[in-house]
Amino acid sequence: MTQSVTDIALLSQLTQRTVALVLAGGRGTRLHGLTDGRSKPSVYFGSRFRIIDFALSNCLNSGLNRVGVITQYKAHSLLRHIQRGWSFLHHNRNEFIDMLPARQQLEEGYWYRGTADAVYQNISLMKQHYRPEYVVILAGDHIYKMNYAQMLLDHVKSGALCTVGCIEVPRDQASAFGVMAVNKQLKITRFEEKPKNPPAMPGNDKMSLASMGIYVFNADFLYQTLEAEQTRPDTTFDFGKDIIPAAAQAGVAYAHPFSRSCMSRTPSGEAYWRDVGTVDAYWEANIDLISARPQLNLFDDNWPIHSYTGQQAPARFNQSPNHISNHVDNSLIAGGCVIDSAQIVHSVLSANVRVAPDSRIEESVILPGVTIGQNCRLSRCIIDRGCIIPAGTIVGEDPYEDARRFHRSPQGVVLITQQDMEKLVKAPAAP
Ligand code: ADQ
Ligand code: ADP
Repeated sequence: MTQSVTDIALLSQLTQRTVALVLAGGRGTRLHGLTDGRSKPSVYFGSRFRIIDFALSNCLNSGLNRVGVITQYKAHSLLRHIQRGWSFLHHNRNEFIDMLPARQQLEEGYWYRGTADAVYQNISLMKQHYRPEYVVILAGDHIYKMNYAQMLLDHVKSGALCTVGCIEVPRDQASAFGVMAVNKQLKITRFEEKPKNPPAMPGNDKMSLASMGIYVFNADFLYQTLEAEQTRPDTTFDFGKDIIPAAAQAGVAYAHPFSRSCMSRTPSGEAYWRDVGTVDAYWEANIDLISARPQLNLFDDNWPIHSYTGQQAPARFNQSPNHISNHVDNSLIAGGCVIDSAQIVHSVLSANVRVAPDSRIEESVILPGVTIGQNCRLSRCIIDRGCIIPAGTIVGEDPYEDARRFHRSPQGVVLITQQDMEKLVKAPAAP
C-alpha cells in the first residue's frame, strides 16, 4: 500500500508508542490430541513454524517491537519456543517479547477468567513499565500476514478509541465469530458475539462482517474500560462478549477491513486468514502449502515468518539396495529428516522425521521427531511430535478401522498422537 511521506513519519512514531499483547492462553479443544500437551498457539505448522510465529512475525514486520505474550493453558511448550527462538530483540533499545503467564498477582488471586481479564491483570505492568499510548491486542492462534501498523494508522486517523480488525465471511458460517454492523464511515453500530442469526452486510445478504479478534485501543480508554468491567456483576471478562459490544454501543469503535493491511493474498486476490482450529482446517491449511497454487505464500522475503527449530543437519535421501526408489513429490521436507527408499507424496514433514524403506506417505502432515517404520502406508494423517509408527502400519485405507483406533475428522483426516501409540504396537504372538 502506498503511503504519503507524512503517514510514514507518523507511523514510525505511532509504533514506538505502542505495545502489542498476544493472547495465547486458549486451549483449542477442537484440535483434539494436538492440544493435549500444548496450547493452540504452540501447535506446529507448515514444516518449520508454530502457529504463534505468524502473529509475532507480523508484529516485528510491522515495526511493533514491544510485545507481551499472555499465556495460561499448558504454556510450557510455548514458553520454551519463545525463549529459544524469539530472544534476539534489543533490550537496550527498549525492544522485548515479554512472557506474561497467568500468575497470582492481585489480591483475589484468580487465574485469567477470560480474554479481557487476562489483559486487566497486566494493567499495572502496562501503566508502570510499558507506558504505551496505544495497545494492539492480538489472538495468537491464526495463520495470516498483516501489517498492524496500517491498522494503527487508520485507528488514529478515524479518532476511534477502539478499532476491530474484520473480514467478510459467508453469513452461514458467521455464527462462529463476533459479527458487526457498520455505517459508511466504518463506525461499528452494533456488535454481537457469535450470534444465532448473524446480520448481513449492506448490499450483500450472503456475507457478514466478522471480527478477527484483533483490536487497537487507546491505552487510557482500555484501562478505564477494563477497570469498570470489574464492577459489572454479569461480566464474562471477554473482549468479544463484553468489551467490544459496549464500545460499539458507546459509539467509539470502528472497523478496520483486513484487506487494507493484508500482506498475503491468495492467487485469486483474496486476503488470506485462517483459523486452523479444527483438525480438518489444520490439515487443509498445511496441505495447501504444497498445492500447485498455494493460498499462502511462505516464500516471500518481504514479510518473513521467523521461527525456531533448532540446529539440524540437511534433509537426507538415502537409497538402500533391494528397496523401492525414493520418490518425493509436492512436499515440504524440513532439516534433519532421513528418508530411506520411501515415497513421500503431497505431504509436509517437520524436522527430524525418519522414514524407513518401502513406506509410502501421502497427503499427510508429520510433526517433528516422528519415526515411521518399514512398509507403512499412511494417507490423510496428522502424526504428532515424537510418535513411533511400527513397521507395517496402514492408516487411511479403512475408515472404520481408522475411527476405531484414532480420532478421525468429519473429512476423514486421521490424527495420531503419542497417546495412541499402544494401539499401534501389535499384540505379542501367543506362545
Ligand atoms: P474466539 O474464537 O472464541 O473469539 P477466544 O477463545 O476468546 O476466541 O480466544 C481468543 C484468543 O485469546 C486466542 O488466541 C486464545 O488463545 C486466547 N485466550 C483465550 N482465553 C485466554 C485466557 N484466559 N488467557 C489468555 N489468553 C486467552 C474471538 C472473538 C470473536 C472473533 C474470533 C475470531 O471473541 O469476536 O470473531 O475471536 O477468531
Ligand atoms: P516441545 O516444545 O518440546 O516441542 P511439544 O509441544 O511437542 O514440546 O510438547 C508438549 C509438552 O510435552 C511440552 O511442553 C512439555 O510439557 C512436554 N515435553 C516435551 N518434551 C519434553 C522434554 N524433553 N522434557 C520435558 N517435558 C517435555
